Amino acid sequence: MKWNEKIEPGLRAVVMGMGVSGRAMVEFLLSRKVLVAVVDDRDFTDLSAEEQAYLSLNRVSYMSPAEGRGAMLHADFVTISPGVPTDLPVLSEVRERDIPILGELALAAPYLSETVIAVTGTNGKTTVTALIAELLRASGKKVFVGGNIGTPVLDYLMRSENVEYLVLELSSFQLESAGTFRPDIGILLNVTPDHLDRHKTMDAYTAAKMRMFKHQKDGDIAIVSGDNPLCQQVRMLPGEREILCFGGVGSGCAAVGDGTEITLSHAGVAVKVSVAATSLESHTGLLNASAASLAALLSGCDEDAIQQGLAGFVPARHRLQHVRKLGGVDYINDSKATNTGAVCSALASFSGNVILIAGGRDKGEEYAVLKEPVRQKVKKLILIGEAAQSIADVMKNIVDIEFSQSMDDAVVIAAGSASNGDTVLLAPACASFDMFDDYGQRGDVFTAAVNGLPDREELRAVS
Ligand code: UMA
Repeated sequence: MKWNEKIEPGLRAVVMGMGVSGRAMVEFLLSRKVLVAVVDDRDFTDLSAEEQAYLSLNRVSYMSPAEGRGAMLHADFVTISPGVPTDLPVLSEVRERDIPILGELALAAPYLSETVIAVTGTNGKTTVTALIAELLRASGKKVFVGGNIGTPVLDYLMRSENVEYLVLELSSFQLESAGTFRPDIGILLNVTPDHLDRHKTMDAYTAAKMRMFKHQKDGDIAIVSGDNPLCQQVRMLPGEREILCFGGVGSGCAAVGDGTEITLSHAGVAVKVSVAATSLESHTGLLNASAASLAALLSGCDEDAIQQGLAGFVPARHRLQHVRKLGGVDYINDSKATNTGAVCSALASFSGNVILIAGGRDKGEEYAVLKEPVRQKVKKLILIGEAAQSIADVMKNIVDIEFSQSMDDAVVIAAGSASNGDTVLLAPACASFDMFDDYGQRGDVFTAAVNGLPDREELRAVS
C-alpha cells in the first residue's frame, strides 16, 4: 500500500506514542472515522486523567509495545511520534509486511492547501520559524505556526479557522517519517552534529534533513546556508526547485548579511534591512534574520514590514537569554544549546572571558570540536550531569575544570570565579533529561539560581 492519498473511513491504525504529536494523530484519525489503537511505553496510569478519559470515551485501546505488536502487524497503517526511533524491531516487522509507517507530516500532507514555509536545521529553527511568522504578520498575513515548536500541524487541520501561510519548524525526527510532505519554501539553516544517539551517523542525520526537499516540485524554493557545506547537498537532489542561499560568500547568494545590514534580492526586487539595535544583533542573529527575511520577501512582504518585524521580534526563552547583570558579570541562559554547534555559536557571541556551565546527557557527539572555542574564550569550565567526565577527558589541559553536582552549586561556583566584564554562560552541549524534565526546566533552574545570588559584596563575605 502506497501512502499519498487522503484517509478512508474504516481503516485500522495504530498510533505509537501518546505525547503531544500522538494525541493530535489520534484526534485527527478519529475525526476521519479511522479505528485507532495506541501503543506507548508508558503505563496507562501514567497518562493524565484527561488523556485516560479521552481514550476511554472514544474506545481507543491502549497497549504496551509487547501487547500492541499483533495489532501493529495487522493494521492498515502505523503512525509514529517524532520521539519513536524508526529502527525499532517491531517497525522492521511492520515494514516487511508493507504496512505504511507515517509520521504526522505524512498524515497531514494530502490535506495542505495553504502556502507552507518549513524550517529545519540543527540550530536556530525555533527562532527563524517564529521570526518568519512575525514578518508575515507585520505584512498583515494570516499565519499558523506549528511543528516541532510545539503545536502539531494536525491541530491546525482540525480547526475551522483558515490561514494563508503555515510556518512549520521541523526536526530531523519528524522529517524521517514525512511521507510526501513538501514545503513551498523549505529553509535549511545549518547541519552540525546533533541527535547522533538516534541517527548514528552524520550521513543519516543529513539525509533526514534533506528529506524536507525530497518531494519539492518545479516552482518550489529551497533556502539554504551558503557557508555550511552539508546544506549544499540540496544541489545533488533530483528535482527542479529553485535554490537560494543566505549568509555565505560567493556566487548565487540571494541574501548576504554584512555587519548589521541585510541585502535581499530576488527576481528583480531588492530590499535592505538592518538588525542594528534589535534582539537579532549578533553573528547568529544576522544569519537567522537573513534566512527569515528572504522567506518573507519571497512571500510578498515589503521592506517596511520586514524591518518592522525584525525590530519587534522577541526570541523564545532559553536561547542566549540575558538573565541578569550582577557585579559587572552578565549571566546568560542558553539552555537550548543542546549540541556542540550551538555552544560554538554561543561562545562566538561574546568577546570577553566566559565561565561556561556545560554537561548533561550525552547525545553521541564529539566534544573535541569545542576545544578551540573553549581555549579561546573560556576561563573556567563547570561540568554537571552524566557527560561531565567525558567532556572533562577531552578538555583537560585546555581549561580550568570544576565538577558540580547541581545547577545551584554550578552557579555559585561560576559567580565566585567571575570578574567584572566576564560572562557566565549556561550552554550545556547535552540533553537535559539526566537532571531535568527538559531544557526549559534546566534553564528555569539556572535562572532561579542566578536570581538567587547575593550581590557581590555578600558573595565575597561568604567565600
Ligand atoms: N514513546 C514511546 N516509545 C518510544 C518513544 C516515545 O512509547 O520509543 C512515547 C512516550 O512514552 C510518550 C510519547 O511517546 O508518551 C512522547 O512522544 P514524543 O517523544 O514524540 O514527544 P511529543 O510529546 O509527541 O512531542 C513531539 C516532539 N518531541 C520530540 O521530537 C522528542 C516535540 O519536540 C514537538 O514539539 C511535538 O511533538 C509537537 O510537534 C520537542 C523536542 O524535544 C520540543 N524536539 C527535539 C528537539 O527540538 O531537539 C527534536
